[in-house]
Amino acid sequence: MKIPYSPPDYFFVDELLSDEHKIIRSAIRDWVDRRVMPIIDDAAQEAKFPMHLIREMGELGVFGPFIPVEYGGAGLDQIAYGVIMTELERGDSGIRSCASVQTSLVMYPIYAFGSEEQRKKYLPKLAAGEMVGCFGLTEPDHGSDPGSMETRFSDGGDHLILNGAKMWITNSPIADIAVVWAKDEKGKIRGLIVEKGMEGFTAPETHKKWSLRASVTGELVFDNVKVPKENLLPHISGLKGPLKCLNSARYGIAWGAIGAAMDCYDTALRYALERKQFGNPIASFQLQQKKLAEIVTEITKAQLLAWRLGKLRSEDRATAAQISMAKRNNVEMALNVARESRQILGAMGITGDFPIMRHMMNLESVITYEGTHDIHLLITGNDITGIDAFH
Ligand code: TGC
Ligand code: FAD
Repeated sequence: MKIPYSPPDYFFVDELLSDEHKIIRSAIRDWVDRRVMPIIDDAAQEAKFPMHLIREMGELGVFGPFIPVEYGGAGLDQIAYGVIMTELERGDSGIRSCASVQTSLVMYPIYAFGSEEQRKKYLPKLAAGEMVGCFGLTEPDHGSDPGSMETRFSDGGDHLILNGAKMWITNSPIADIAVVWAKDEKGKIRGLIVEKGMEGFTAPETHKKWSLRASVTGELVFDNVKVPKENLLPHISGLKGPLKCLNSARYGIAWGAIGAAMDCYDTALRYALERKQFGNPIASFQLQQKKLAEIVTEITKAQLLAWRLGKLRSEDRATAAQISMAKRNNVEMALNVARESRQILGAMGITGDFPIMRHMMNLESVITYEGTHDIHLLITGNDITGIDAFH
């Protein structure tokens, strides 16, 4: 019989969650057990995103959980969003990525910066998983420094004309819409909703990834695309627009990474208790106990950081720099946990029979996207010294 997943809760962090949070967590965990775990290793090995899960994720309510009910969301709080991200990333970072992008990078900007018509047109379908969205900020020559973007639009009379290219875009080849950040004729950054099928718009897939293999990544190419003026997000301009979306997505990652770490720990602890060498379980050796004890300590610290950040976000008090610190710490924690856990499994750790190597490879993307590990450190440095070390 398969032993159920048993994540650590060393400091009784569960007691900080409401009954509603626990019900949500249990529903997502059950779905991940039934629908993700049995197929995810094959999907990653074959580099195929499990498309059939998108509608199910919509039904499950993981797209836009904090978006108000009238627009198809669930009107839940920020802790609930975090709990959902943890459970999804226990399955795979690619599954969490899909929900992060749809929620924080597509639904959030349409809800926060869009017109009432845009909200009504797109949000319910995105929430239901009937429509897939992507977020275009990064360009081939501008990653950490998105303010230097070259993608531009001009006024073409009754429409806008968009030119440029975006790269490394999660879900772009399968997306029905893209929230694209581009400069207007005065050089101001604005958000546009570009729809699949618009003439001159293509979204080729990026191949040969060793990371996030169960997630689709691609480009967005705009060659004189005519975008209706009503597709411009009316209520935001400047780099703070996309960065506000990133605050929400980075917050979700701070929670999500804990799920990947917990899955690695749970796998490593079971293995260490069962696997015998020199006549004893390897869990009885001090070196392996050191690894396991340090892992559970780091997971516990990350849980408390995420929970406190969630409380601050629920009170609208979390700063962008606090979010950066939590994203940076928790993703590094998860990557280290994956590396240590992999060692506990010896050679078995490199196979697809266990999830650890897949998590480890995924986390190499997670530590890079939504702002690299270095960039988040510089954000903290800037916040505490008042000195910008980016430029
Ligand atoms: P800077 O001059 O500092 O700021 C420009 C304006 O933005 C405001 N701002 C923020 N507003 C809200 N939230 C934040 N986090 C903000 N950070 C800055 C700032 O106050 C200013 O406002 P205003 O009114 O004065 O104009 O900008 P900078 O050009 O110096 O760059 C700053 C820097 C480096 C921190 C920023 O650009 C950055 O974070 N770079 C990293 C880029 C990044 O994270 N890209 C992510 C792409 S999307 C992605 O990876 C999706 S992965 C999807 C998946 O999960 O699969
Ligand atoms: P660069 O900015 O070229 O950085 C290269 C190195 O230089 C890094 O180590 C960086 O930390 C360092 N560096 C840069 N500037 C400084 C500095 N001032 N000081 C010190 N060091 C510095 N983007 C989107 O817009 N939408 C998406 O959906 C999306 N999905 C992604 C999915 C995947 C799988 C991946 C891998 C990336 C995705 N990205 C997406 C892009 C991601 O956000 C960028 O890769 C990231 O912001 C870094 O940009 P870059 O790769 O161009 O690296």
